[in-house]
Amino acid sequence: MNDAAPNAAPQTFYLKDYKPFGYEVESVKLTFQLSPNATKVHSAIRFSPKADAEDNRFFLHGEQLSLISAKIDGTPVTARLVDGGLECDVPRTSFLWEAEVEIDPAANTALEGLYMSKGMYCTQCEAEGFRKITYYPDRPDVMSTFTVRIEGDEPVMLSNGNPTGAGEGWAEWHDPWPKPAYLFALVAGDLVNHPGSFTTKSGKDVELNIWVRPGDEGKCAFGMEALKKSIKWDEDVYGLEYDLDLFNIVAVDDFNMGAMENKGLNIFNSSCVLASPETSTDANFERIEAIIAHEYFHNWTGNRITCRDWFQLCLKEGLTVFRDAQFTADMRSEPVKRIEDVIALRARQFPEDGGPLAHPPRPEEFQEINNFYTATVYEKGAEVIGMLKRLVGDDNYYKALKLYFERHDGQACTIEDWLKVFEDATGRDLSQFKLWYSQAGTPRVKVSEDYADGTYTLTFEQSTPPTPGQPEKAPRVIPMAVGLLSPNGDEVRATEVLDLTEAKQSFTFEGLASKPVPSILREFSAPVILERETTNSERAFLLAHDTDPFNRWEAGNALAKEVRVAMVLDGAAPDAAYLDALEKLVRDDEQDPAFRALVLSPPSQSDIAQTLHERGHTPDPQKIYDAAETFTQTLAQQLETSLPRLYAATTVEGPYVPDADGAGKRALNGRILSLLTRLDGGEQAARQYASADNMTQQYAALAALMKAEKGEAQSKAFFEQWQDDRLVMDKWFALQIACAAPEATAATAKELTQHPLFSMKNPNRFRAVMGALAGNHAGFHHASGAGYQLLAENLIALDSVNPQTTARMCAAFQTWKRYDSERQAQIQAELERILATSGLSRDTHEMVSRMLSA
Ligand code: 0A1
Ligand code: ZN
Repeated sequence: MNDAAPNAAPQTFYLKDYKPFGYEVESVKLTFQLSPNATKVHSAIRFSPKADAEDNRFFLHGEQLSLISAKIDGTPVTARLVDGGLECDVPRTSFLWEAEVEIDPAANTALEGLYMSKGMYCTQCEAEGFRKITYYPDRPDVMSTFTVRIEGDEPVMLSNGNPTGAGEGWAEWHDPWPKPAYLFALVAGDLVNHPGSFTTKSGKDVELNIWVRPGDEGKCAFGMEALKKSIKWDEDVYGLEYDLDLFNIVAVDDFNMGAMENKGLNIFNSSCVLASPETSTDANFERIEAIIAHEYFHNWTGNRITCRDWFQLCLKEGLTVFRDAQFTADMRSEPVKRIEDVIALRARQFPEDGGPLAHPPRPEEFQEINNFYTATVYEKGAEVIGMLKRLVGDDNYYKALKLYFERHDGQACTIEDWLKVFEDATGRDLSQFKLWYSQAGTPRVKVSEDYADGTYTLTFEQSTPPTPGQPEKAPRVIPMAVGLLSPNGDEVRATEVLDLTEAKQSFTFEGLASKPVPSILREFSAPVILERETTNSERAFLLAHDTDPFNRWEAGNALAKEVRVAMVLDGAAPDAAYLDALEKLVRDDEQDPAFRALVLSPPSQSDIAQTLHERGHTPDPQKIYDAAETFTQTLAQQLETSLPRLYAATTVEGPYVPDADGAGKRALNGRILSLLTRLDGGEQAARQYASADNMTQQYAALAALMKAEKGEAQSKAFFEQWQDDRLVMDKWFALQIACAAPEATAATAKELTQHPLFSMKNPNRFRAVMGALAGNHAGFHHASGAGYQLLAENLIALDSVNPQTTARMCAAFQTWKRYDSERQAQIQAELERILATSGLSRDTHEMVSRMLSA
């Protein structure tokens, strides 16, 4: 064992230090002899020194491995075990390296490398997990073909690529596509498959499988359809075809993230692939469809073209998130998807970008790369691609992508390669645009306007607050999509993209008969914070008239925030004009139900806290909670007479179909039910709970009842009904904490950690409880500090079991500087307590130190 003990000052890696590996890897052959506590891995790797190598040190990464033997060209050699791996003297010509190591998958609770989940062997190698399987140059720019032999008595034994042979107790696989080690995968266990097939555009038949544990066969059909739709969409929209004879997906219960794009063998967190109407909500179905698409799309954006180093992570992740968003927009509703994405961006990425964990989409340093699978790399990375597409136009975008695939197929690339393709395809200079990749922080864009003699002028001023390590920022290219409406509601200028490139810049519109109402940042054309003096009546006007559906929702959302902020700051009553506007919209059956549901969904309490903070106020979580309660109660009363009719009109009859139409109606119906439950003592919700034949309606009824503290019987019944279904049980755990009153939240969560079904070893269950605690804004931030304390205690306990999930969940504290000095002191004490834990992982150490140094 030569595990580097993570101590006070872990090593920092820098982008500027990049050096290629001094050896080509021509082929890799691995043999696994599976055994839960003593798996033997034999590797036979052909290396050849590069003639032009800057550095010919022969260093192979390796962690938590017991080295049994090493040979070069058949002769035993002595390798020097060093920090994080081994070194060896090697010939200056091509040679065969062989090593035998022993590993302990059953003891691997970190879920990285080869581990066991419910008796099944599985792997997770991204980003640096392969080094826990054998000694190897574990870096994405080292690519090779892999041949794998698995020996064991598991009924199903899978690896990447195509099967090449199998017999009693063994199976062999070969992946003809050179790949980095992070895309390696192995799965072995008692599995059953849900089969499918797809014929590609060039006529190749591909066998598809979703592999699950016996008992889950009935939850695969939706995922299989989503997979077929994804393959077809990538052919139709990007011209990209699948490149193996087989595509396998495996569902695993214990998994740190959503899913993983291993070549030809995607491994999924079971929560991101298993679905049935009885156990999954509409939101689950949409998410599953998107994640299956995401992982499939990685086959080209990630696998065929991969990253040179982990600093370039957004090269594959930003692009693949962008592609999966396009897919969801095409399969479902474009405006609804855009609105959902912006809500998520503001909830997760904006706080990151405005706090101690801020980093650019392409970071320049890290201690633990697993800490950089962030909303900034993924979601902002995707926003950057959306801006690029807007700047160059659709045709140029697809022209550039075609060039990207032609030029870089089979390579490990950088952001520079990516931008060069766009420059070559369009002739445009993208040096200023590149700042989006290197500068952290969310730009603020201040808008002012002027109208005289038929000429309307919009002036934009951009600035970005300092972020860790980046005190000063240069102006960026910001595509501002703008349309103009006349005071009677007609659109007088269709959407036009104004390219803002300077710190301050004006744009004029001629020939306007009267002062127009501007609709700015349509479709949310750039990830910025808009600052503009405007009135609630103008917001209400845009909510009623804007032709851009995103901005129509945005106007309603801004209005909702203003009303809530006024309630919190001045103790104002809910604005009557806003309530009227909402009522009108909800009752307007001509409007898309999904849109109405979104407008009726209040801004989150955390979002209000963020808004108050941005405006220089210290948010009081309890006051924000009280304002939310008062508002919802007042809205329910205002709608009282129409609620029963609206409830009936939006109830979806007939068999459940998880499509966008039905989901939109059910979302609206759920919102109405929650309002109704505030007035009818829960009668309607209890009826819905009793009669629901699908999880969306059952869960909506249970949530409404629990929020109203009328759901005790139903919560019990729900537990009885679903206690054997771990994915439904995750919902049950989370819902109790989400619905708890602020003063009861921590106690509720604490009690649930004592429940026999709670487990530290299952990330989904841990997240269900601790994620719900952190997500209950007023409960987590309750003045007692009990929420902070409980989370810190559990993170400390989890760290030695699963550092990755611990470190990710530490981010719940990232907004700590928003709050008052008492809360800050409480959080600081908890962060210091975590940091003082002996043997703390490198992952958690990095996250907590970054937060404390803010
Ligand atoms: N590449 C995967 C995400 C992923 C990253 C790391 C993991 O383990 C540490 C697992 C999955 C994706 O983007 O879907
Ligand atoms: Zn991804």
